[in-house]
Amino acid sequence: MDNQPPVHSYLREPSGLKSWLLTRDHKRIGVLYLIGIMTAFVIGGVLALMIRLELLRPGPTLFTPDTYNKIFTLHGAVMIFLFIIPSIPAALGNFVLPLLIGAKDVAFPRLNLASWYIYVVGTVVALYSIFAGAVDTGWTFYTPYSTQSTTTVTAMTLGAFILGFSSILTGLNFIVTVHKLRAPGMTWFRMPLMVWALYATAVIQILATPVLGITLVLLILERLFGIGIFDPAMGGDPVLYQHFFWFYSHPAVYIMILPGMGIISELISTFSRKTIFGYRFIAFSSVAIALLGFLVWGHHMFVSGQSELASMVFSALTFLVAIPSGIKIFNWLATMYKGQISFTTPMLYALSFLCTFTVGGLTGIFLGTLSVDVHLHDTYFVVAHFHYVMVGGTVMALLGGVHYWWPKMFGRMYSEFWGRIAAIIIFVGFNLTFFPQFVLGSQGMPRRYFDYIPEYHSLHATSTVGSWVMTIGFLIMAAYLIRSFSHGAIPGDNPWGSLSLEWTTTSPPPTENFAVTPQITHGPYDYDQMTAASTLARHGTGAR
Ligand code: HEM
Ligand SMILES: [Cu+2]
Repeated sequence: MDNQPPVHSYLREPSGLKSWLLTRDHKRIGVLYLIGIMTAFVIGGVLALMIRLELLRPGPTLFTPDTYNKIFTLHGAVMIFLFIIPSIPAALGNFVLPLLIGAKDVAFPRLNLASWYIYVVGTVVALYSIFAGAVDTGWTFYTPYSTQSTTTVTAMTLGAFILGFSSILTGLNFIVTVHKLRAPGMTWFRMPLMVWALYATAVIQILATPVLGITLVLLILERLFGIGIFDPAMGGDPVLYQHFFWFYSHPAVYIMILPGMGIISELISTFSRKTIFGYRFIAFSSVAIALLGFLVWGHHMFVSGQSELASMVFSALTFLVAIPSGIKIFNWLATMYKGQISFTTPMLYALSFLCTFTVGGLTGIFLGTLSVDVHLHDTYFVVAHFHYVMVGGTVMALLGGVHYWWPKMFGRMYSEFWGRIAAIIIFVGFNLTFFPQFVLGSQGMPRRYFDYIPEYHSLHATSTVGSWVMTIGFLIMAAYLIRSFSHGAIPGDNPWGSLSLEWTTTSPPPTENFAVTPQITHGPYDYDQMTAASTLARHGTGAR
């Protein structure tokens, strides 16, 4: 192991604040996004704790019903638009994508920086709407209420509109990068699965996000000028809003989960020291999920008065999404089978993902079942379902990825001991928070309510205590990650003994990523063929 950080590091050269704010380096832009999404996660998390405190016991606890409406709306809007959509693609994706394919940068580095500034502007507008009185419509901004609410809906939707452009431009950048900038020998089927996942995500970002943009503009026009598009009195239709909204927002859930699945493929193969099972199936299932995702939006509208035939078709199509998702889960399990599994912190997050995302995905099938959803719609069952997908899926994968690439990004190791402790606490706290909500929902507890009947008390109280347990886990994580900057061990270039390309350069990499353009002669998961000893011994990470 080296004793000194590498001399040429993107973190140090060039130096100064200005060099960061005007950087075109994808790695620095990734770090800038990481700061943005972490901040958003803290804001959204504090709002979540406020929701849970209010629900600690029946009756008014802390807030008025109006304030409560604003808190859950802001929690949802911040978590979705400011945190989770940009989280993996824009923060981690920006950092790793060019490294994974052996490129010097993304295809359009200036556009990449512009995307970050657009993200900042959108965030500022969204925060302005919070300080100017906040929104109470729910993050979905359903009409007709959103066109009548006197809260700051216009500013918040304008913020989301601006943020959408940031997402579209990132997607565009990634697609061109993957097509044009792969290193010699990096064929499509030698690309790490993270790249396939980012690619499929980018397709959705480009095709779906403009629809949200137009919808939000129509909503703003409706509020400002009463154009009538969503108003039956003027020949409009409020349900049309729901169609537009979910035409984006269902595919958007795949913007949230697909890149997470990409990370999981990397982690499971690396920490099982095995060739990924069914590479092509995993790669194509990402594309299949991205395409199928466009055909199922009507499952959010089973009780909105759409035709029964439409509901049946949407219900059947929804089941199809289970196939590529199941393919991934089985392939990951098959990869681990007889592997040499090491229970590092990133791997613990990958295993958490396997447990909790599977619960989230399977309960999605319950909700996609037309008859069952009529009962479960707008109950806490839905809240539990989407948190199992978004926190149990995306956030677990994000945390796994952050820990996995942390030494590459910052040239420091975090404490593995505390990392594992925090991972376990977060896993326990997560399930304690959200599992009771499945039960609450199936018993009829509606979502977005500030009060409830005493029968629900113990389950709600358990959920609130769970949110505190999770918070402890996150605080421990914040502590050891911050400490790693000053006290962390200096890792070798390849502390995990991984075979993919980003580990062949220094940690942290130089601005141009690789000293010489890499020539790719093997796939990223060829652990079985490559005598692992040669890779591992070279980097001094203990042979198998
Ligand atoms: C980490 C701890 C979290 C806790 C304890 C938590 C808790 C809650 C609670 C209690 C609600 C209110 C449900 C209702 O009354 O309908 C809620 C809503 C919501 N949460 Fe979370 N949440 C957490 C994280 C997240 C994350 C990471 C995301 C997204 C990435 C997220 C997205 C949402 C959304 C979209 C809503 C719906 C808001 C609405 O109904 O308009 N949450 N959350
Ligand atoms: Cu959906």
